[in-house]
Amino acid sequence: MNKLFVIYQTFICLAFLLCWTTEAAIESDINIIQNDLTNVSKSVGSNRRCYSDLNDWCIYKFNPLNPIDLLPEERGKISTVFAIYTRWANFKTMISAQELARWDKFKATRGTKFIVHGWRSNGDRFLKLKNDLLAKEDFNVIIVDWSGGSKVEYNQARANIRLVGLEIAFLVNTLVTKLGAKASDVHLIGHSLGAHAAGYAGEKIANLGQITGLDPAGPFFHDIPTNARLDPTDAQFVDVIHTDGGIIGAGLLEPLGHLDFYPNGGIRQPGCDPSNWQSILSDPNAFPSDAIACDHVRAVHIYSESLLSSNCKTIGYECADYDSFNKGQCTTCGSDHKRCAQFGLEAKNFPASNPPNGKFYFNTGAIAPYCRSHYAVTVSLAKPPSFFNIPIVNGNLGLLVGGVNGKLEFNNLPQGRTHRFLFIDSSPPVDLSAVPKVNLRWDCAPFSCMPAKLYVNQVTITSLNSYPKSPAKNFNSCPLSKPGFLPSSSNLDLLAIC
Ligand SMILES: [Ca+2]
Ligand SMILES: [Ca+2]
Repeated sequence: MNKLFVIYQTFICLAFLLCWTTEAAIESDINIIQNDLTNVSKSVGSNRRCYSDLNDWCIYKFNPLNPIDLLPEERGKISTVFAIYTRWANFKTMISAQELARWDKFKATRGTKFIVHGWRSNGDRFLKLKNDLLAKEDFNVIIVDWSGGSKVEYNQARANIRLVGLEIAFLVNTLVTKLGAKASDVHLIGHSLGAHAAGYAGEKIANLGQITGLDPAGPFFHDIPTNARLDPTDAQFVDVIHTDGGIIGAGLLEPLGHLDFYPNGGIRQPGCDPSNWQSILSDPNAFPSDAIACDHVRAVHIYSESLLSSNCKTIGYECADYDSFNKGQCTTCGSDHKRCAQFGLEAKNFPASNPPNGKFYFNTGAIAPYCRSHYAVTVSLAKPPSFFNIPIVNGNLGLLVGGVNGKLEFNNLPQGRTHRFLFIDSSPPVDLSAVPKVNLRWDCAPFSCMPAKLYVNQVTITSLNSYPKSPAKNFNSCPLSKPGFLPSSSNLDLLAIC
């Protein structure tokens, strides 16, 4: 297992080193006031670091016997800087915690969002997310740049985020005590290692409102105690998006928050195959890591998109696993509305008292815009009228709804029952109340369904992209008085008006 980790880590190092060295540093026309950390006294021991100007907080090794359990580097080397942005200040200043506490652009009445980057990354990579947050609402947005401590070997960076977490906690506590901010209005958004940094910060902030983990880093975070990783106790509400989980992923598959979203199953993302890299990089705003770490950074892109106003809302549905979700087995919100949740900032409306560790699934497209309309389709099949007709059918059911084509595949489907499918369409969502009919087409390979016909009673289509209430009207075809039969390769129209 250790060997596997070394091989894996080497691969990830190479991948990230490539993106780091090939990405030109982005010039910033900003006034930088560096933290003066040269006189900060600290006690250094072999198993702990303490910080006199950070509340005398100390960092202890989690497991001193483990050779890769390191302590953070010097504060001056990591040199964390906080850049604050508002709608009313179209410039940024990089400032220390003490200076931020005096900064008059900060308004305690606004919600405050922190963005924390991950390994090999820096704050400038998150300017788009910052812009999208400000477009959504008048927040204080603070980008935490700890790139002085991120562009090092992974295990050192993994240790450095413990200090970054303390620095964030100290700043948030300063905003609360000196500037009248409410900790419950503070929301930490962290990508990769930044998600765990947010978790460490949350341990030191009373009543922290929210942490959002964007594909929290996976290597060496599997199956470890909750004080060493992001978990639901780190804030009043913790939501997590998993896009690159699994053994060889840069993220984690296990649930970490009150609400865990798994776009496309949480392991692989559409459009991320190496064959797609050239088209990804043809976007002038793309970073090389958008291709190499495509699954891992997709969490950031999907989250950013969810902030934009659009008529496509992404709703996650709780399900036992991704296969069951794709088979249409999890398409209801439940009577208490706890089995579905809106993805994005609105996830906060989800009741955190719900037992944590639910897995919520949705699918996306391969390129932006990623949001896709989801529909639950039920096809009610009648019993074949004749003993000679086979009771099990196979094939593809073509669905033409609102001018959009979809295909439902099925195997060994018993006739005489109602079957449920998940139907994914391209955005924007179709207004089902305006759809007068749906057209079904049944295709099956010769001999696989002879001499069967498909006997259809009724079709219903429910939009899954609305929350918290279902749309006023979905599509319900009129039940047929006699089953409409569909020989293979033929069409049947089902009308909404009887
Ligand atoms: Ca924790
Ligand atoms: Ca993956």
